[in-house]
Amino acid sequence: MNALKTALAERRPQIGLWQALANPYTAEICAGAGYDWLLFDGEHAPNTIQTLLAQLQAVARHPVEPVVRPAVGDPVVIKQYLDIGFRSLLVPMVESAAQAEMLVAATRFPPRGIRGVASATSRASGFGADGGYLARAHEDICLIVQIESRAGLDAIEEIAAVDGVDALFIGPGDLAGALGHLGNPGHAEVQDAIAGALDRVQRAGKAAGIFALSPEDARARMAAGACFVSIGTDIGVLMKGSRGLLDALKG
Ligand code: 3PY
Repeated sequence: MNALKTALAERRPQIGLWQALANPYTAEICAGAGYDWLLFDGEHAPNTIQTLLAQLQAVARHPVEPVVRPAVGDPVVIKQYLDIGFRSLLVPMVESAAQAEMLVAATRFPPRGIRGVASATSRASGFGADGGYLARAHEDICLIVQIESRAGLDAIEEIAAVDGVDALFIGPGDLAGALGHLGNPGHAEVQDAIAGALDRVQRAGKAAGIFALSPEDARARMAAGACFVSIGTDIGVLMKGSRGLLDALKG
């Protein structure tokens, strides 16, 4: 059972941390911290299928849901990520219902979709040992799509209406760039657009998520109903901790 999928359907807040170090050791440490989910970034971090697999294996003993972000919503890459054992996906830059429908199909075996069938070679099926996997794999897929462009904003309702999309996630960084405020997601126009988008996602009947800019931002977004919320990155934690230690000594 995918606890993240269930929690999002019930609109229970799920707190996550971005993983961009592409490292199983740090992923294991972050998994032990008690987050609900960790995002393994294949878009902006130096990840390969092998590094993603190593991180997936490293966090396996912790009750955390690993979510993977492909660089692009490509059915071939999605198939590979699902085969190694990811069940939850965050797909960047989704801008239409047709694109969302294609992504849903990419995550489902026929006749529900177009996912290619691997059995004995797939970690997801216990290398073929799990005889029921093909029939029930779709039940555990959690598909979250990112809204981070003007076209995406315009299409929120039609994307939210796609069966098989579990949540819509706002990417403040890209959205800021798209709205003419590159590098300034805190700009009032971007913040207004984010608030409006989160509201519209919920009115459209889907769980809303966001990459929060700070713990205060996360608290405010959750108070406004967002339930898939990331509160930082492994890189940020390391930078803050390592600098703080030195500063503490130097006064
Ligand atoms: C964004 O802020 O644009 C994201 O995709 C989250 O990192």
